[in-house]
Amino acid sequence: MEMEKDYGNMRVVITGSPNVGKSVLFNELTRSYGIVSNYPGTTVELSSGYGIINETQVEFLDTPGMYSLFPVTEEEKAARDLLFEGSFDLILHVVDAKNLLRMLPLTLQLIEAGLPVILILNMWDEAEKMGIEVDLKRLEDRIGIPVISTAASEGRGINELKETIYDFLIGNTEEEKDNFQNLNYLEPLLQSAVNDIAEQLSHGYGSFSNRILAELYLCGDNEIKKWIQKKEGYRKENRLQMIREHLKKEYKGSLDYIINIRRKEFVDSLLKEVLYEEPENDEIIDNYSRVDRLLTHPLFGIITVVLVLYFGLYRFVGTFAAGTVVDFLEGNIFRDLINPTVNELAEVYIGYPQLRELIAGEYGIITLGFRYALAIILPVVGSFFLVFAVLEDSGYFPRLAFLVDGIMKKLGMNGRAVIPIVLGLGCDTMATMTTRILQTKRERIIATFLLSLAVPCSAQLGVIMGLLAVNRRALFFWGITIGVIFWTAGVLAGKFLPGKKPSFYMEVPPLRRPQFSNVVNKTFSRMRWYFLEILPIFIYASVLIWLGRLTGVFQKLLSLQRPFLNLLGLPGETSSAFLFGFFRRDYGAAGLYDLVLSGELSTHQLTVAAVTLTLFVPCIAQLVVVFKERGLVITLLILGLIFPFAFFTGYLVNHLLFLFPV
Ligand SMILES: Nc1nc2c(ncn2[C@@H]2O[C@H](COP(=O)(O)OP(=O)(O)OP(=O)(O)O)[C@@H](O)[C@H]2O)c(=O)[nH]1
Ligand SMILES: [Mg+2]
Repeated sequence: MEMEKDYGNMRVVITGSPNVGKSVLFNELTRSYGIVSNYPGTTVELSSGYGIINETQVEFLDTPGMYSLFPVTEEEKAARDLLFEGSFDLILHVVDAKNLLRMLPLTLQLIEAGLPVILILNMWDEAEKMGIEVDLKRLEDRIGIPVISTAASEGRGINELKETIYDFLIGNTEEEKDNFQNLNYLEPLLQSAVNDIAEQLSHGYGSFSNRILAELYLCGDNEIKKWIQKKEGYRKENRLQMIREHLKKEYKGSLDYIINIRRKEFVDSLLKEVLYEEPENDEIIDNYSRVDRLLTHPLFGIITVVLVLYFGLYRFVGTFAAGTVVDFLEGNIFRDLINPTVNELAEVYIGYPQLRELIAGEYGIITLGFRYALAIILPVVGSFFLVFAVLEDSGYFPRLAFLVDGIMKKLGMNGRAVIPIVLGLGCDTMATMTTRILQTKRERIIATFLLSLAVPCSAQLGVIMGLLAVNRRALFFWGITIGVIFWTAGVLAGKFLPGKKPSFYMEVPPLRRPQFSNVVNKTFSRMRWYFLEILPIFIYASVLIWLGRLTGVFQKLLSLQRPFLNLLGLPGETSSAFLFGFFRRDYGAAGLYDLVLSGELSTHQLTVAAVTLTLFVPCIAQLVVVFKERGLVITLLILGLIFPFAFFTGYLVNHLLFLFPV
């Protein structure tokens, strides 16, 4: 083993705008894997990983994207707080080399804040293709910090970056403290106000310089204002407030706006010195933009969606994975091979019948828990994640978001919401976490609600599609019902939930060829996450059911449920499927599978059960995440709405089906 020195917990924060390749860099620099996708807002949580640089162990933090030090969204606020706390030794500011004009303003802010920064011009490969050249040396001189170019997804420039990081951390880089002093871009009137305020602030505001605090204060940053009030007292803050008011009058409007303009102008002049852009050479870009127009075209775009859904979801996940693969694993492997063997072995080696039932038999950990997890869930969820990863990597989602923005607005959300909703078709739990890419609390609540109510996850979807596939009318009926409910619930939520109406802004990254390694890594990492979450739950569930049966509680619950189910015209046997549904939604659906195999359910009943179960309470894992993300009140509200709603719909469907038999 290599010697690994520990330079006393060196810590490096990776920051920058969304979708610039921060997570790819993080993966290159550490031994961890952070999710990489071609749309802004992939990383929603801070993640930490360790890497070795010159035999030194260094901790890296991957952060959600942020556009500016003046935060708008919760994630940006969190990202800024992290920088403010200052418990790190270095910041890597990652930018897209193709969009320096938009991205360098944040670099300036970081420098002004007096933070230790290295600037990374990533996506160098794409910039090169567009004929963009940057004089790195000159840029370094002008802004006074190290500048590195990388193409992280190709691994280019990583070694040089590592060396630069190392030099920086052990202090080989020339000391250029306060190098922001000569970065002056505000006119005297503004600059002297900034200086004035900065001087009046006492020291010790986290890691930010007084200069950036003064600037943010002028821009109207309320959080900074509160800090100043707390630290300097209201009287002093009042005096500062007067400086601000005076300036506002002078500029007739928003200081935030004017300061941003000045910063942009400065970056513009800077780029005139260091950037060379070859005019017009965009063969590849032209090609892509033709595809682009197709994807966002009102008619062809919809046709594409239908094709993607048909081939990706129905044929690949539905027919192939949930059909062929599940049949093989379920039937040939478990039913014919593993289960009989386990049952026999249990018979021989486990003396106590009660204990035998824990492992084997109808509800055993292996015969039921493992069978569901490995033979039904694994192929379905895995194949879904694979398709989703390909779509994510290509940059299809931002286009889809544009296409369906109008539809989503009717549901009180904006186009972005299409990402968590589609992901919900894979795993509602993961999708609930992903609702963070929505900007307002209101949208997050609506999305969470719809995910819990009317978006079946792939495991459930796979089983239900497999079950109903024998009868197209039943499948059609199920689909229409769930669709209508999704729509109605969304429209109602959008109407009645108070709060600001959403606006839509999402940068559209270029289309890229999906990277094989990333698609595989991502699918694998999601599967691992899924199984670390799910397998234990299956096992707990098996144990709980075993305990429940042993003590008779299980039978009690089943018989309590029965009258409700009878109201829906369902036989008592479905009760256990619904009880399983508490543990996982797909678990419940899989329970129906058994009943159909043994011929205990008619198609009519199956359709009712499938609809009810789809709407029925979210699985335990999802419930936990809903609670963590939205809090107790919202969780209870959601549950309180869903439960009666699911049964009522089941009741209606049962009667409707008498009119339109399947
Ligand atoms: N061509 C090219 N693509 C890159 C490069 N680095 C990253 N990408 C792609 O850019 C997209 C975004 O990468 P991520 O690492 O997810 O970006 P991020 O900054 O973490 O994004 P958020 O988590 O959304 O803030 C992915 O499609 C990557 O494959 C690069 O150097 N060259
Ligand atoms: Mg990321």
